[in-house]
Amino acid sequence: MKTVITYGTYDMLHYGHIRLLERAKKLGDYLIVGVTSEDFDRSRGKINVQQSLMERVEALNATGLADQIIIEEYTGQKIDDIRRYNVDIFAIGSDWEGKFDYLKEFCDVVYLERTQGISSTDLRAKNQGIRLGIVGSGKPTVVAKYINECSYINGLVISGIFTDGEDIKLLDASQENVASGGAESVNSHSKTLKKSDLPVKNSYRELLEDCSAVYIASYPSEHFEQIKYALEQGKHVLCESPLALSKKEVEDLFELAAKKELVLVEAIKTAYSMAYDRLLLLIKSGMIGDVLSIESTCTSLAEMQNENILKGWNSINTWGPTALLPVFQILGTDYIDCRIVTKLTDPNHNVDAYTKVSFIYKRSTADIKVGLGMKSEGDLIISGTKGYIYVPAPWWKTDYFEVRFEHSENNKRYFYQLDGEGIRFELVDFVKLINTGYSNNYISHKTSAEIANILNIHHDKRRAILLG
Ligand code: C2G
Repeated sequence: MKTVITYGTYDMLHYGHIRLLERAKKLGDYLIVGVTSEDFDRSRGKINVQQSLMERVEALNATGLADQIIIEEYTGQKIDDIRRYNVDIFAIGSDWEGKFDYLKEFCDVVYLERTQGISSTDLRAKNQGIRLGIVGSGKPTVVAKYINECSYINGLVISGIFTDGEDIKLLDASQENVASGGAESVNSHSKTLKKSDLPVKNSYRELLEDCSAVYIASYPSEHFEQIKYALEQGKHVLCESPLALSKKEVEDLFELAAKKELVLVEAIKTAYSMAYDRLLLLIKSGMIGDVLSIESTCTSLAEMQNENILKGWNSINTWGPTALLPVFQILGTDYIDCRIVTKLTDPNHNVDAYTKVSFIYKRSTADIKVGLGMKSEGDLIISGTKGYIYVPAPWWKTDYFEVRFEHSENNKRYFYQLDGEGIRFELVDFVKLINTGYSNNYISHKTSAEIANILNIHHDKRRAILLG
């Protein structure tokens, strides 16, 4: 009996896949098909996959072409599989010509001609077709990163940009476009964007006329009105945190979005880092026991007279949302008490060099420290009854963390590739949410509203303790 093996993602299974499978099957008597897991695809740079692993496996199963379906989870697994299943022939499409010659040591390798004119990429692009308008100059470097990251997302085009006249410093895109993975990594579809490629719009209204979604990175005081207006115009919204300056405003915005059946997402890129996501799951699974304390610190030194800071991007607004994220996602928002201590350098503009927020929950405590006028170790420590998680600085761009126990021989280390600081996956998730109503890394409405609440308390100086 001749055993044939082939691999693929099989997203939105189409005629090209079926033809490949039919021909692979004819090469022998028994066909094994390896379907890539979500993690494996992500690690090889394939980030736009629309269907879940189960959906893809079910569609493949329904064709009746595979005698056996296995899941491909790691680089090098093909060699393992070929040995384990006594494979005679490895077959793959000609788009991989030459890439799998290293398997010739273990079995025959056959490249089958790829079917022209159809691909999952085209199908996805047809499905999506989102035109994203960009608003704001409040965070030029962040905006530049989003512009760069948009080029990785199939079916998402930037329709225009509206700023209040400030220059957008585009990053040198080539510097960022480092393809991940080795020989099996998927070619990135990145198109380097030049400033001249971006249509500049003269008003927010004009920008909204020509887009289906907006990304807002203006100033916190502008967010509420801009989001409200975009939703009223029927546009989906991705907005830098905070969404608004009070809990009530955030709740109103979510209500409006729901009424209009539109997507409203708060942009906190750390939520989309795989390491951070895994860390949350480990905690939920009870690995460190009950969480008793969270300490999260985010600082970056800046010139305190900087116009962006004076106009609203003070320390608590810049770093608060990120620092608060693990607190609310792990302990929830029902704390008993919250103390805010802040050192203001310019009370008129509410500019804080340093702010500390301490929470008391029924069974635990949490402390965040943020600062643009203070430098500290930007790590995250989550302490539990059995052990603790340590995420080294800068924890908000984390690709690595450790779970530490009393006896260090039990410690565990975790590493997950982070591309584009999380922004890439945030955009993928935003697009997915618009197209399917399903999201992977959900920042709950309660978390978003509570973040705004804390910033609001800081703003209302009567409720914060001021350092001299
Ligand atoms: N294919 C084809 N014709 C097309 C599209 C795809 O023959 N028009 C083939 C591909 O060449 C591949 C298979 O269908 O052999 C599955 O394609 P994808 O789902 O795109 O998976 P891919 O990224 O090629 O993954 O490590 C290698 C991978 O597992 C293969």
